[in-house]
Amino acid sequence: MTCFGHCGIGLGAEAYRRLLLDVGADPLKPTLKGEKEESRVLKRYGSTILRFPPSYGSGEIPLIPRALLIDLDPRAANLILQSYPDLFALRDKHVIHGSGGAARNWAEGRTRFIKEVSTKFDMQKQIAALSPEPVRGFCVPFAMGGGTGSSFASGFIQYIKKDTKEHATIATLGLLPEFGWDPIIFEAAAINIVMNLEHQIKYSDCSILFSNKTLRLLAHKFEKKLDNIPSIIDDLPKEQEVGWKDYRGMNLIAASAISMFVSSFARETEWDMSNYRTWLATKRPKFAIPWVIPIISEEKIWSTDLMSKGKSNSMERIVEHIHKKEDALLFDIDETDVRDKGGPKDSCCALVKVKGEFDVKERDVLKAIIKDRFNIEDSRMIFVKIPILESEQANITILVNTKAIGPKILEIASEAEVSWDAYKEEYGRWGLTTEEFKQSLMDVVHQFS
Ligand SMILES: Nc1nc2c(ncn2[C@@H]2O[C@H](COP(=O)(O)OP(=O)(O)OP(=O)(O)O)[C@@H](O)[C@H]2O)c(=O)[nH]1
Ligand SMILES: [Mg+2]
Repeated sequence: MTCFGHCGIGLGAEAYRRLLLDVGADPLKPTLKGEKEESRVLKRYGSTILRFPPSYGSGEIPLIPRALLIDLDPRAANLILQSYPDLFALRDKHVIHGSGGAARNWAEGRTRFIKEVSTKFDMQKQIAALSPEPVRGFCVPFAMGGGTGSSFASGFIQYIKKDTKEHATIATLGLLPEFGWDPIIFEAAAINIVMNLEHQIKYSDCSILFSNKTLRLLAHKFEKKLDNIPSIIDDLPKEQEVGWKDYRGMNLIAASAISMFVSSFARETEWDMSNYRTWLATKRPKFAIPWVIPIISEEKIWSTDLMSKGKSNSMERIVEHIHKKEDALLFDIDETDVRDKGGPKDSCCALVKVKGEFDVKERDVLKAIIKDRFNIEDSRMIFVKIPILESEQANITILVNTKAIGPKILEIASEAEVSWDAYKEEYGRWGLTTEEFKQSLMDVVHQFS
């Protein structure tokens, strides 16, 4: 996982915490004891996510995230390192930073990525330190509206696709800002988003979009419940919580979807990460939005509480969540829009982690639920069954590819278009020409029209 900017680092770190909880490890003391436990986890996870350097401690096997935290501003990554020193145990190897933000300017970020990161740090070496064998895929979380995350992620995925030979799969996890709430400059953000989308169209194999508006709404609605669920942010030094606190609940919700996404190929499934490449390759728009059931993942998945209360982790439990409206699309879009404006070729990829049978009967139940919300034909649904550990919670995350997201993005694109004249000098100074911007704008509009 390569995390870019404040938001990317926040989301990525929270998703890692979740991944560890899923395998029963304590994120603050992420070790496994003994061979039996190790083989159990390895069997479920493969070695894709976690690695076990041999000479770490005695008898205990550490779990090390294959996560690189990258930002111009050193603070975010350093904080995560400080609060989870045993998790990010490879220290500096997990972090690349510069010396101060990109002022919400995508063009400045791109130039500085080249000057301060790609030429100063040996990217290949840094990645190799976290992954001794060639990386088969990158998950790339970031905010699309800011400066650093948006531009660095763009530069990075371009670099991986054009300048390396490994054919790694790239999955981008891009977050749209909530205008009028987030500390973001509307016009500049619109331009940043267009440039970033253009790079995702060109270089990402699987683009998943989230929106802060929806995440914030859900975090408010489920505030009480979320307050009781620990987050990576709780373990930050108290005086440094500022700047993160607002995002705590939001990131917890998104992290669960991200960890389901990772589990769909990291655990032993019939689905490889590269399969996502084929899924969206010919689609327009080449983007997916996550639909999560349930919205909130319990912390104590490893206790027997759920089971002793007679609640099973099976498909029935998922249906119960649906009835209680404990499910949500993590993208700002009206449900009726989705039903009415979706296209005949809309499709979805359902990641299914349930205990017990997921056979004809259970599949039919899920198909009916999906049909009820979207106009998706049976033949355009993919089901990926993820192995579930003993007392793990049932979870279904459905990645939906629908034309209905078009209007939302086109609104932002037209804002970018009318704002360009006022920004062209400032962005031009950092090497983004009017020609390049206009070309990107055209591609984005074409993609979402
Ligand atoms: N959900 C969520 N949103 C965040 C988080 N951190 C920042 N954001 C949002 O992301 C957008 C700004 O991106 P940042 O990640 O702060 O910016 P950056 O990538 O560090 O780039 P600079 O502008 O150079 O600092 C705004 O819409 C913020 O509200 C986070 O942890 N979670
Ligand atoms: Mg920043």
